[in-house]
Amino acid sequence: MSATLASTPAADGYRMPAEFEEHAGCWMAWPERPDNWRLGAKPAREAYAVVAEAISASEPVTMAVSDEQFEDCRSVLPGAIRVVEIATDDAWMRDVGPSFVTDGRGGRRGVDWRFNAWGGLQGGLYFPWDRDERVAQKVLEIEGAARYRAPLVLEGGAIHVDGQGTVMSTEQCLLNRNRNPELSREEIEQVLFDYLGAEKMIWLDQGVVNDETDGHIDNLACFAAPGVVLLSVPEDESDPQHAISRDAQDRLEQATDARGRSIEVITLPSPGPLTITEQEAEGVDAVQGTQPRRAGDRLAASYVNFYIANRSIVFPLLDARYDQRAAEILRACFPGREPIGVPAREILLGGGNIHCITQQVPGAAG
Ligand code: KQY
Repeated sequence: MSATLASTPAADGYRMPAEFEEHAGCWMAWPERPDNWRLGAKPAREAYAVVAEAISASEPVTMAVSDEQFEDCRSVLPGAIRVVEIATDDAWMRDVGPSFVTDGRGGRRGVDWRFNAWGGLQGGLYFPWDRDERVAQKVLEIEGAARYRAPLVLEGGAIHVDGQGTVMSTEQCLLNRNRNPELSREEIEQVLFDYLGAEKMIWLDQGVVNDETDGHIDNLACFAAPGVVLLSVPEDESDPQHAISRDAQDRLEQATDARGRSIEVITLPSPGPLTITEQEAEGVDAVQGTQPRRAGDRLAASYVNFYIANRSIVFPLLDARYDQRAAEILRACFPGREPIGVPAREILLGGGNIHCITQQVPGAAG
């Protein structure tokens, strides 16, 4: 049995490593719900399978799946991908899985955040979410990693760390009244520092336009290396995303990280704007209380929503006008890692992208 600890990672000498540090593996969860994924989630499953296969060329992948879908999932995925039965409410391992922390001496533990489906009864995306709430604990049981239960509603996609003491997030998400209304900005920062082993916060304002997560950082910006941040910026200055991204760039360029470094900002073009088609909207089962999928609604598309695997960058192909440029920028930012583009519109239609559906397990030596 994996223990639940009463202390904090920082007090025990643990920190969350950056995603670009060595991984021992990656977790994902199989998409199923027909009120979020069109055509009974079949096209989404194909996209998830391609992502899993691309990552598994670099590191072991585990797919969590319900009993109902176990045989289908097992038959679709290559044998090298481990498939385990875990009940979920949807398929966003970044947000419902644990954030792993390490002590640099072979110890690996996990932080289990409180989860309320991106806003609970004030704008959350579905009800109930109790199966999602238990996913992190189950993953930690299977990994044999001790668990810290953090006193904070937080999804993994709401934070990025540089592994050297810096945390980055958006005010739109973390200070939203639908997450932790009883906590001040300073109290939220302190919980993050205690549970991520960090000491410096960089706050951006808003995330990507129409992002149903209330502006997750993992769709807008990420650390490519210590002191280097990749940021999604549309070319079109009249796009409302342009001002949001430029504000983020200003804040980053005025900030210093936990080690006192200035931040170099590298921009990635934004795809689109992309919108939901009639046919795509019709394929989703409309259910009251679940996020509607309406034709014409803008999708929160971004190339920043990629996964850093040990030997590759698995990134979303979203817009033929920009896919190649995104690949070139990623290649230049991550020497030694091959950019692998995966057709990702079906994942985007569910409200997120490749980073949102994956969760790295850091190497224990980190
Ligand atoms: O941005 C993410 N980390 C997850 C997106 C979840 C969307 C749920 N429909």
